Order: sequence, then structure tokens, then C-alpha cells
Amino acid sequence: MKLQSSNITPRTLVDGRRDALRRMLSGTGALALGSLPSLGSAQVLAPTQRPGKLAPLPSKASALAGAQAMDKPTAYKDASGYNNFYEFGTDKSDPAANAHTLKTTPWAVDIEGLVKKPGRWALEDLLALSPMEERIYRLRCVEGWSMVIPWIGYSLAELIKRVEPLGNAKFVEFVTLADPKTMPFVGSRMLDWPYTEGLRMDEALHPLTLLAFGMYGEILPNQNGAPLRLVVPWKYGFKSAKSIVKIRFSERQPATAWNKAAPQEYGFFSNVNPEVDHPRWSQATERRLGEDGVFGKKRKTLMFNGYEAQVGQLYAGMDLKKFY
Ligand SMILES: Nc1nc2c(c(=O)[nH]1)N[C@H]1C(S)=C(S)[C@@H](COP(=O)(O)O)O[C@H]1N2
Ligand SMILES: [Mo]
Repeated sequence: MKLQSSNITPRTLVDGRRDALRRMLSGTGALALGSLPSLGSAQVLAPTQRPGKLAPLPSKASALAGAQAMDKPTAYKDASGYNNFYEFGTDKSDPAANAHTLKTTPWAVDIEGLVKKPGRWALEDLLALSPMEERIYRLRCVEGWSMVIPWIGYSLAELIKRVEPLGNAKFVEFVTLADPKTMPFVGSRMLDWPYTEGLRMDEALHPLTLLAFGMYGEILPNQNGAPLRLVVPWKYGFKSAKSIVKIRFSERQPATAWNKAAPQEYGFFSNVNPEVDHPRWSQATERRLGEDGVFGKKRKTLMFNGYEAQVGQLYAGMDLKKFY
């Protein structure tokens, strides 16, 4: 069988990239932007330079349609200071205050279920799997606020292709860390821990579905889901699971944390849809974090969060009021 060269990253490249990433993650020697071998010839952007404490994560701007929102990025202090990460508390300021206890090295992700190549991936190998892209995505929380974040990562499809799903794999489940020693709210009865999420296979394979390792030019801060999370920009924020430790491929639709907690409020699909209200509030408008004041005018929420041109086809013929 002839392998398609475009799907193969030369071993030396992967090794070099992995060494550089290992040095970076272990904190020895700050890595200069653009020094990753994979980006040698590509144009390297230094997105929103912020003299922060976190290690830089070099990336190139994504060429993918929909991956360059024209909206102004949310201020870093808002994106990293106003969060939902219930393992660390239910107030929006809790994750930033508490998530310093999260230990992100060593880290690994187990691939399980209906795949030809199950197994454990070390974080370093995941970081080196595919070149990093910067994608500016809008993300809208089901609670009504939205933000615009320059994420860094690559399409989840890159990883899915490597592990070779079997023909009967129809869904992908994401299991996140539940460590009562470092996460003060794991053990509370808020949710059935660990926090899990799921996507249909075609959603998981959609190029906009991002496996994110960084934001604003740096590795992810803990409160935003370090060391790796999902970002699914056309769905409500809770689908974008943080601090993933397991990815499981299945034939049946997996249970999801919020659906188990309140099935009539949170469906499996949870596509952003201004026409389908949450049973307790409207979903027609939103407030942009840091820009729209609590008493100011709200902005209209767009179908599929503005990504209808890219993802609308995935739901052709489906009753979105029924499959909310
Ligand atoms: N593990 C885990 N992932 C999670 C959550 C959580 O509580 N635990 N909250 C979700 C919700 S409701 C939202 S809106 C987004 C928020 O991401 P951000 O804090 O990076 O903006 O993360 C999602 N991922
Ligand atoms: Mo959310």
C-alpha cells in the first residue's frame, strides 16, 4: 500500500518538535517564537504578544474557513478570569483562583473503544502530532455570555485519523480529569464526575473542531482547561470539555454530564440556536465578555454561533427543536 506523503510527518521532524516541546514544558529555556522545526518555512505569527508567565506556544495562522473571526479578541484577563470549570468551583472567578493546584505534567490521554489503534498518548506526542494553528473562534456559553479567543491547536480529526476508527464507531466520548485531591468540587453533588462530553463522528471529524493546547500565543492557563481541551465553536460552551484524559469511540451515543444532570435543559447536540430557548431563559441574544455591560444592549445570537456556512450541512433534515 502506498502511503500518502501529505499524511506523514517525517520522523526527524516529529522528534525535533517533541524535544523542543519537552524542553519548553519542563521550563528549561524559553523557546523563541518560530524555533519549532515544523514551522521553519511557514509564516510564524506572534499572536497578541502578552508578556505572560506561561510558556509560548508558536503557531501559524489557520487558513481554514471560519477560523479567523473578524471580531475583536476578548481581553486575556477576561478570558482567563471569568470561567466555567466546575471542578474548581461554581463562581466565574473560582477557576482562576483555584486551578493552580491542577498538575498538568506528566499528562496522558487514553484512546479507547472502537479503533484499530487504542493506547496511551503522552502529552508530548500529542503536541507533536500536527503543526499548531492559531484559530480565532467565538465561543458562546449557554448562560448567555460570549467571547472571542485566539486558540492554538489542531483539528481533532488529525488525532482521529491516526487511531483509525472502526466502521461501527459512530460517536466520540471525551472524559476529563476528576481528581478530588487537586479539584475541590469533585465530590460535590453538582455533577456526576468525571465531566464527560460527546460528539457524533461527523462533528468530531469536522475541521473546525479543535483540540486546543494554548491561547493568546501561550500554553493554556489551568483555568481554561490545560493541558488540552476541546473547542467546538458552533455549540454551547459546555460541549468544549477541559483537561481531557480519555477519548472513547463507541457505536451508541454516550451519556454527557450536563444531559445527565438536567436532560430537559441540555441535549446531546447543544448547537447554538437563537430560535430554541433554554426552558428557563431565551437564547436569542448574548453579551460579549468585557464589551457589553450588564445593563447595555445585547447582541443577537447567530445560528450555529455564526458558523452555519461551515457546519449547517451536518444537520440537514434534522428537527433542531427535537434534537437540541
Ligand atoms: N471539565 C470541564 N470542562 C468544561 C466545563 C467544566 O465545568 N468542566 N465547563 C464548560 C463550560 S459551561 C464552558 S462555557 C466552557 C468555558 O470555557 P472557558 O472558561 O475557557 O471560557 O468550558 C466548558 N468545559
Ligand atoms: Mo457554558
